[in-house]
Amino acid sequence: MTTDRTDHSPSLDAHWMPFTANRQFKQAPRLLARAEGMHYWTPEGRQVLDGVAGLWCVNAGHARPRIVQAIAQQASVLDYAPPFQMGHPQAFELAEELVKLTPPGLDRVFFTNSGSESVETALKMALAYHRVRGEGSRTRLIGRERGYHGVNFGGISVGGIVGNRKLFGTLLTGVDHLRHTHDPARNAYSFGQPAHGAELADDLERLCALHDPSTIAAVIVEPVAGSTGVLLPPVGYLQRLREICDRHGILLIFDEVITGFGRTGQPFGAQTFGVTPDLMTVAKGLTNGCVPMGAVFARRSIHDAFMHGPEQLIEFPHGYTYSAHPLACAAALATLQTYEEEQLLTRAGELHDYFGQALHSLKGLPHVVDVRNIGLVGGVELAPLPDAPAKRAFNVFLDCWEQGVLIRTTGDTIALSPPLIIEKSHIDRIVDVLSGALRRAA
Ligand code: PXG
Ligand code: PLP
Repeated sequence: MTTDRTDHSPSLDAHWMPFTANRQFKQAPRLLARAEGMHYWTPEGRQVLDGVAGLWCVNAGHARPRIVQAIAQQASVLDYAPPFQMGHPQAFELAEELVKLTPPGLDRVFFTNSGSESVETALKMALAYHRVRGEGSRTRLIGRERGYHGVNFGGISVGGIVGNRKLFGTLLTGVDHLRHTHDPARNAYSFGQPAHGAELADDLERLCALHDPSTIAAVIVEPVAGSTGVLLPPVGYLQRLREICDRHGILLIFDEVITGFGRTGQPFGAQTFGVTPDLMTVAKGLTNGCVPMGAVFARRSIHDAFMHGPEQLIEFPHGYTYSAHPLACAAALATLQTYEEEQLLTRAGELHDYFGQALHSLKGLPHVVDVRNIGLVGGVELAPLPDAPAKRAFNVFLDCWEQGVLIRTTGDTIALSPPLIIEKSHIDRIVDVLSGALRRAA
């Protein structure tokens, strides 16, 4: 017997939801049924303005016809191709198109299926790179407090968000962390990059002195820390990290899962901030969020270091069943065409001032203690409710949802990251609704 699932809604019990307060959610579910352009619609047909590009990923807006058609077409022509010892043309074409966008030198691409997998891949590449060059003593990985690098074991080990780590044992050994760069006493309400804190990069010198540089393989940071609540790099900070890495032969990894594909005003944060890493992880905006896909960009010399020894041997024993999946490649190629046609990868730079000013107009509203912005990323930090961290911001999120605007909160920071196709009128509406919610917030 079959049940007609259109007649009644499914039970919510079986689906154990990710990063969700499951019991609370299931008492009052928030469901999305359809999306187009800047908007979602609920199953009841209520329109919701998307202030967060889904989850920092739908950079060209929802349901773009070119991308939808490319995925459908690809599924009917080549649904799957094994990625190990085999290939398909779209994977090579996509890699070639992608490296036209990256900083010079970062022109080799390894495909994954998510940001978390990209991070694991980059960390393994860094360790293996030193080892194949005869510097196998370089085994330490350095992350940063408050960093988010996905949820797999390598990523939570170098990551610095306590709640994502504490339940899961001792994690990778040989990992250490730089101090985070959040300094509200000196930098609150900075417009764009904060002026103070370049010297925090010297923390890497301290770790070099402690462990000896010859034991350190790589440092991984987000150019703009997103998940922890939008922390921008102080002016000069990333440059100084780069210098210290160069001085000591340490690889610099930028995790650009959020900052990649136009979020900060250039294709990658590396270009916005003028610092080129050795490895760069991406996901999200790579396919406009339509099909899961991630990638790691490697400096050519890193790739070439592996290309030695007997030619019948696999140089880098790593990869996923779905690396360079044909549907993901088709979605990514159509996404890049859309970005190019509509000049979306630089649009966040054009809207930086307007978006920033709109957000900074929230200064002075109840509970607001800081506003941070760059390109089309914004953070509005609230003072927490006494004894109930994260609750005040979540209440603001619920209020906005009821008013038809989707925002995101992390701790007591509201994060905004709208699709790059956003118009000024949408920015006004988001800030208007947010401002109403802040005035009502307890
Ligand atoms: N690195 C960074 C810098 C990220 O922002 C990941 C890795 C992991 O990507 P996947 O595709 O495995 O999720 C991310 C993901 C939030 C939020 O609330 C941000 C992410 C994921 C979930 C929530 O800001 N970023
Ligand atoms: N677990 C088992 C038993 C497998 O056979 C595989 C892949 O063949 C994996 C995990 C890894 O899956 P994926 O390649 O999709 O990451």
